[in-house]
Amino acid sequence: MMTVVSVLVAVLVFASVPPLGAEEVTIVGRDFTFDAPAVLPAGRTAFVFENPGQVRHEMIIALLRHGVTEQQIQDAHQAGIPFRKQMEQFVDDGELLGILLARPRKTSSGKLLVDLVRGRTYLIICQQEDPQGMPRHNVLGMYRTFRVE
Ligand SMILES: [Cu+2]
Repeated sequence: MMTVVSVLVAVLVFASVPPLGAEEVTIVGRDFTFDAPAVLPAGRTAFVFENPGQVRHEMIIALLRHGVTEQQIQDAHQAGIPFRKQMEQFVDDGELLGILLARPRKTSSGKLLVDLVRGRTYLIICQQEDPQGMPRHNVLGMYRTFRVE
């Protein structure tokens, strides 16, 4: 009996250890905005994406070039510059770090591990269009930046 209890305790302790020593951060994608912290600590971070909305959303994470601000991203959206063009202009190496998807009223089944770099700014954005032919969600306001300190 004692052994069973020990094993159970061991399993519970193991289950509560964050994966790969990563801090877990939940980003919420609503119709059509993101709830996300403005500042996150540097280091390995496991992102989870929650969608309490009525339509499918995604959370793309991209590392912005040095010095790019949320204001520039906002201005580009208001000027109607397509995301592909914005990526060339604003995203470091034009590379996206990853993407999580979540159906309406669901949380992403996967997590996204990112090594957040101190002093950098990251973009989160949703490029879904729903229904097809409608403006993409980022155009409707689904983009945010956060700083890493
Ligand atoms: Cu969306």
